[in-house]
Amino acid sequence: GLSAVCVGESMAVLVPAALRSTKNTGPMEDVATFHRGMGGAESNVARGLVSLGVPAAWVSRVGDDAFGRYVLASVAAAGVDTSAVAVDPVRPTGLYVKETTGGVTIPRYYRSGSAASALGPGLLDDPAAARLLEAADLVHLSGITAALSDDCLALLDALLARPRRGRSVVSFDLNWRPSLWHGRDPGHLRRLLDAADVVLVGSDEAAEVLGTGDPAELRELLPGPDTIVVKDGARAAIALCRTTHEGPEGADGPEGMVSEPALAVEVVEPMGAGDAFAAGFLAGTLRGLGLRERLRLGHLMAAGTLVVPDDHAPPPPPGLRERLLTCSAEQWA
Ligand code: KDG
Repeated sequence: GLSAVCVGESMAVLVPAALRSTKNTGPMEDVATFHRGMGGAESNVARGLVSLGVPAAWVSRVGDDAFGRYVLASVAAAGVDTSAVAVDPVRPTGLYVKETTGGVTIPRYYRSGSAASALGPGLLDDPAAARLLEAADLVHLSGITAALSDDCLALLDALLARPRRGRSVVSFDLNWRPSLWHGRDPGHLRRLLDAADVVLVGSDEAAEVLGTGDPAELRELLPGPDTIVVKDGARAAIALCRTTHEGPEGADGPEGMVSEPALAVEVVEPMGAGDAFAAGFLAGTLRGLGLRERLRLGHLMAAGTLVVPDDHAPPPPPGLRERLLTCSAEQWA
């Protein structure tokens, strides 16, 4: 079947225990009890893909430490191929702490100089990674990696420059994390996005980084990608796609364009929802679903993550999933 490779950093995460019962962690100074979990945009996507039946590998670097072993074991237990994850003998595994107020999270990172920040273009010469990349129908990347180090940025450029085999695609989620960019130039992100085939952005983050969150303006700014998905917070997601001509009746332009409302849920903690959305949309893309179904699968996966304190969640049961993918607009929204 079709397979995916997701490249990027994962970390241990400390989630204030109070987040299990309220939507606020309160001042960190007063938090005495944390639950251990793990996060990492690309491994979240890999988990999501596997949960939807798409074989996926996560390629990265962890430290030779307890958090590294935990992260590796956790991703592997989810069924993700971890055969090309390197263990750094010196640098530590990254960590972050969740600070959540009213459903908005600020991640507090402890990751500079981490094992994953030492990823670089040399990865392409690593036999295990090269074998996975060679076989992949989808390579998934994110803007977080671009912020980690010059070598990580060079790795993204190298991965995006690889010739595509057959119908294989590279997807890129903007994943704007302002606190990681101090002293670094976010101007690189536009080049990276434009070199991808499938781009996922939130309209707010796109407005901050690229100057606009408007789908038509983003399309002009990013002529490269075949598909651009713009997520408008809790409201809707819009997909613009050159190769899938599908859209509202009478609007058959040269490009397919579909907008699909998000599902209304009680948000507990939002981190990981974008990755879950990406996993749904990309699994749908690999399965050759129409744009509307791809967006719906994205929304369904995102909803699962929004209602838990963790960065990843199990997918909705297959029966419900299939019913919701094909239901009428009235039943959906
Ligand atoms: O998208 C969710 C991720 O942001 C989270 O799991 C942690 O990768 C992470 C990061 O760098 O913030």
